[in-house]
Amino acid sequence: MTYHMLTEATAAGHLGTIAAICDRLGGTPADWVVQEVGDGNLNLVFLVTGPDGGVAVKQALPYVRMVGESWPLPLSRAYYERLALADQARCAPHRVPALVHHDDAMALTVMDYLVPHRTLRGALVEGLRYPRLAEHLAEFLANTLFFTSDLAVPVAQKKARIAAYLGNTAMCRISEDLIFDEPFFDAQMNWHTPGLEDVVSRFQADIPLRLAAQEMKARFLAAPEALLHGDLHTGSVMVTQDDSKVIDPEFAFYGPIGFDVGMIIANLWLAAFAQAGLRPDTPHDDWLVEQADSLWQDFAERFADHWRNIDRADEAGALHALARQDDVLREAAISARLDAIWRDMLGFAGCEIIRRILGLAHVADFESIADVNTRAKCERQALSFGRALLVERDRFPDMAAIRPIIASELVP
Ligand code: SR1
Ligand code: MG
Repeated sequence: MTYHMLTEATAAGHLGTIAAICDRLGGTPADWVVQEVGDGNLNLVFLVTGPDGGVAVKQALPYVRMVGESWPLPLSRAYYERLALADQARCAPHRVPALVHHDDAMALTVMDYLVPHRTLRGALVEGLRYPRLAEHLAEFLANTLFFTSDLAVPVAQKKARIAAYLGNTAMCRISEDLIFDEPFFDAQMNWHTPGLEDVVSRFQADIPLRLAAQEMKARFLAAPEALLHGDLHTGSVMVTQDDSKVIDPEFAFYGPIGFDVGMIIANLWLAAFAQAGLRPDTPHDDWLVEQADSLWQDFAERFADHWRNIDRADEAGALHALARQDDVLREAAISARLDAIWRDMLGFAGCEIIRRILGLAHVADFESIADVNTRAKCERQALSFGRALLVERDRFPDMAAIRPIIASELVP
């Protein structure tokens, strides 16, 4: 089958030739309801339901959807996405949707239809809360990042896995440009809320800030520590009150552990900064900031426990193998490694916060604040926090040091 773009009118006919999908949906393709619901920046997404069930069908387009055909993008991202979904399912089976079918030529990834899940970002904009969110995200992060790292995987196998993702360069390039470079100069596709012009020019002239962003880019480029999701923002998480699933790993590659952790925590912080504009009557609501705290805490505990348990099982990868017989040495190694991840997390989170306000790809959290002056005020506070994370990382040894800074910025 050669690649052709599916539409709401043609999708059922195409999917009706695939046994696994027919079994799942029941009836005949004529009975199926197809809706294109893609609201992301890159792809088509169809929800297809039949008498017995449904599937979510993602199809990569040969270009960036939010920009159009002038920005071509390889279809191979669908291949890396299904590779990552399978690898993540081995590490954290309850935290990712099950793969039903894939077709690399058609750039199609067919997965469980997650009902009654909804996108976390949209839910946070509405002020909804999810009691098990931090726990679920911590499980996803600790499991996928630990069990694909040198702490758990033998050297030759780990190198083969790094190699398996090496071709996802176009997706990495998007992150390299949009997260670490473009927000810090007058790039063509940047845009910002009116009223932030002074911050834009200050940031563009801010040598320590631009250096710190390049330092983070160097980590992103040259630290293949574990299999990353690569785009773990709140739009990549689907939630219900008692379940959370991480979707969309098309940016997957082997990179620094702190990147995934920093992306998702930054997006919780972005949501917290937007609250003051979205709900001016309750601007001091701490729930989102607490979620970021518990997410880090739970992640760190799980990561450390995986390390202790894998040592006991004697199945560990090469890294720190010598510490296996020495509890004191192991605990010191765990603590040093978590400190390094924390430091990376802060820097990556700072870049993410800044790029979501000054770069090309913004977030609905701020865009949903109708009043432009209020939006600019919330974004200004977040930018100042993001800069501090990048440039003054030494000020923040733990979440306790960060909380007062966020609280002081969250002035209505
Ligand atoms: C051109 S793609 C813009 C952004 O959308 C994706 O979700 C990634 O976050 C990317 O940086
Ligand atoms: Mg995505």
